[in-house]
Amino acid sequence: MEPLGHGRAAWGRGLVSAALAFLAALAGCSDTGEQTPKGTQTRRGAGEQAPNERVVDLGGGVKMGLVLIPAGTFTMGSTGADIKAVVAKWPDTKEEFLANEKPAHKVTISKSFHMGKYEVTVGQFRRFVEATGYKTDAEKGTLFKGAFVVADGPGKLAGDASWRNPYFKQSDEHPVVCVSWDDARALVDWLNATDKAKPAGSTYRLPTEAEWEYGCRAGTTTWYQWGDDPDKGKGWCNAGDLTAKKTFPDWTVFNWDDGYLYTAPVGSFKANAFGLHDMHGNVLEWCGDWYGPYKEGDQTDPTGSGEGEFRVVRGGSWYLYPWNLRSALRLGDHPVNRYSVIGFRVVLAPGP
Ligand SMILES: [Ca+2]
Ligand SMILES: [Ca+2]
Repeated sequence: MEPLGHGRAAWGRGLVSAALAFLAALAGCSDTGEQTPKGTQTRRGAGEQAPNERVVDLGGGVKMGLVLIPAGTFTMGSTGADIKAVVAKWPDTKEEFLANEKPAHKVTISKSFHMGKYEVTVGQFRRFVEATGYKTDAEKGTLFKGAFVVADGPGKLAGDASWRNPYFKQSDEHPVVCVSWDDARALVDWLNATDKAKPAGSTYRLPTEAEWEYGCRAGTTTWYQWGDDPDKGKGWCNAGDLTAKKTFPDWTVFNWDDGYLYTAPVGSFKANAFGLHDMHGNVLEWCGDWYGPYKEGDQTDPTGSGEGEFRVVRGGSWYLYPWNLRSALRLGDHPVNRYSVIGFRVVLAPGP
């Protein structure tokens, strides 16, 4: 399998090369600045319940909102012409990095499902840890101790990094980071045991890659929810932006200012037509599927590759390249890896 499309910073094959790619991506970055979170919001998802929203009580005053996503059909992925246009816009990337988005293919999501309105927050993850005593891979030292972070300039593996200490300030309203795919699955298992009111026959799990892109596009066919023009994304997401550029001058960023260097409190930016926030940017999101090439032809409820080395990661983040925030962009990483740029959201869907 070829590099996974992170531009010059292809996340690479396997743990070691992924780590090296991450470090290489950040080589030469200068000092980090003070993060200036603007979010002083109260706990979102607890107060403003939309008509199509299901709010789950996690105990301890912590809640999680999920919105109902209707069944439907959409075009997943990119055409060759789309990819040529992206490369023409940003010569830093290459067609070969984006070729995994082909072929564009019709996908039907046959049943409605609920999807996390926001990325899972630090507060929600804390509630899970307090209820179960769970220790994350970063804390246990699965394969290595700590997590990959962007700290004091160059990215590095920090042995004391974890969701509690991602090397930037976060409140309970920020998306949890430095969690592996396995950590995300552990929270999902806990939700299944905790939500006694969930509909019979439905299950919490990570979104399939198809559900994720369907949820992200929310009926759009363009690069982003706001269209194809990257310059029009202000107000839609927290991305690598002009705020980040002040600290990381060699980053390729969007030509607007979202006010956040690292993560933003979830829901700080516009919802898409399905009522989902932060599908573009803030943190990358683990999906349930093994990463693999797309199959040709129309598909219904695809679940990705039957086996693999990496799990799918979607949506781009506060970190680096604007093209990585496109709805179609595909990345993957080893399921025990953890980074300060990757979090997740959950779905509640019919079936096992
Ligand atoms: Ca930003
Ligand atoms: Ca996100």
